Amino acid sequence: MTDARLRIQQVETFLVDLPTIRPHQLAMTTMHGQTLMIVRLHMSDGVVGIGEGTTIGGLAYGPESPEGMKLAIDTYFAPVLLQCDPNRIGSTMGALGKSVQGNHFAKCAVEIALLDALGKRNGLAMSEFLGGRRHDRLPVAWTLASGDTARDIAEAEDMLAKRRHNIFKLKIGKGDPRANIAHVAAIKRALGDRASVRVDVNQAWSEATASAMLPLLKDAGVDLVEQPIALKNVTGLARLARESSVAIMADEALTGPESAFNLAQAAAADVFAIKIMQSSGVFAAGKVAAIAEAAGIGLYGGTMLEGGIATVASAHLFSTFAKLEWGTELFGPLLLTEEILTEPLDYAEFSLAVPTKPGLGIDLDEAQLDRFRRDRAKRSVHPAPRLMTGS
Ligand code: MUC
Ligand code: MG
Repeated sequence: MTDARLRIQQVETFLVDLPTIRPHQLAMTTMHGQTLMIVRLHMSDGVVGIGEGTTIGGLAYGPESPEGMKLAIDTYFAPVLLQCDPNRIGSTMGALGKSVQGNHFAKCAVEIALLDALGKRNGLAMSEFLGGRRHDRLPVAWTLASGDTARDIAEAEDMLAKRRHNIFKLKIGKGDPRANIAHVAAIKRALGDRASVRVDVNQAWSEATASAMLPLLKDAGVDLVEQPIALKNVTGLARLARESSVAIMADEALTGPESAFNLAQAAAADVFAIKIMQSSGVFAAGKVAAIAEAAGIGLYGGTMLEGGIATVASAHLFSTFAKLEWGTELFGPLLLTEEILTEPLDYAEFSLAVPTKPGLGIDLDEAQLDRFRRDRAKRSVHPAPRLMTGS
């Protein structure tokens, strides 16, 4: 039974800036670091739910920035959250949906924190109350994106030798498409049948360029081509999916269940990259996956290069999928030089273990957070501590 007195007492948000192990080059930007927007919901029974909202390259990839997520939560989400029953996650998210349009990533961060708290309160791992896990470990791809072919090959060899990854996604779309193809072909030639090689164009090509490049990617030995053209061009993606013998995956075009339905109806993709941030939360991402399953579209567990919190939230959801034909790319924490969890995630044998402890099943390393949070002196807590003490 729901405790009528249970309340969220404080909404705490802060930004954590972490360096990446090397530059990460995408079509639209090159990352040298990653910013996690962390939210902690402090509840009246002493439970603290943790969540994370993370994107790529500030505003270069999508319409939300870490700073914007924090502002939206502090200013517009917090007053709503302080009135809600945090056990009733559906109605809490519904109340937020009425007051706040869009802001998918920020909503996802808050929903993760609510799910973490619910699991901790009831002693259940998140995956168990999302339908029950079907997989204890998930296959994990690695992205080769150093911007240098020889360095990418050396990196892939190292991953194979460590048995950490044998699926590689190559970030292309920057510069001359023919040079992109040569880069991909050289990497696939070096790795041969030891690895699956896929590419992500991040919307950089026109339909005509994509149409010309797809057969070349097929000849190079590529298994999957992700978001080759602009996210809005659904009919173009459908034409490419029809003509291509390499599987086409939708990523940026997937912004929640409605877009998933439209893409499925248009037969615009063979595979969906399921992302909890873009979908606006874990439950919404589950609906995207359900639409894919119903339409016979393959599933791939995507990431926004998230830190440990959102990576684990995604892993809990993906572990409940009956089939995950294309595996996942939940490697975000491995791209960062710094660990923010007290116990690092278990990456081994080309896979990630889904934690088993209650809620997300992870704990934050407070000393590391203190070291890397952007604003250490002035903490964002709603209501302000002064009000909490009644003074
Ligand atoms: C994207 O577009 O898929 C996922 C892996 C990676 O390297 O970039 C992200 C975003
Ligand atoms: Mg992508």
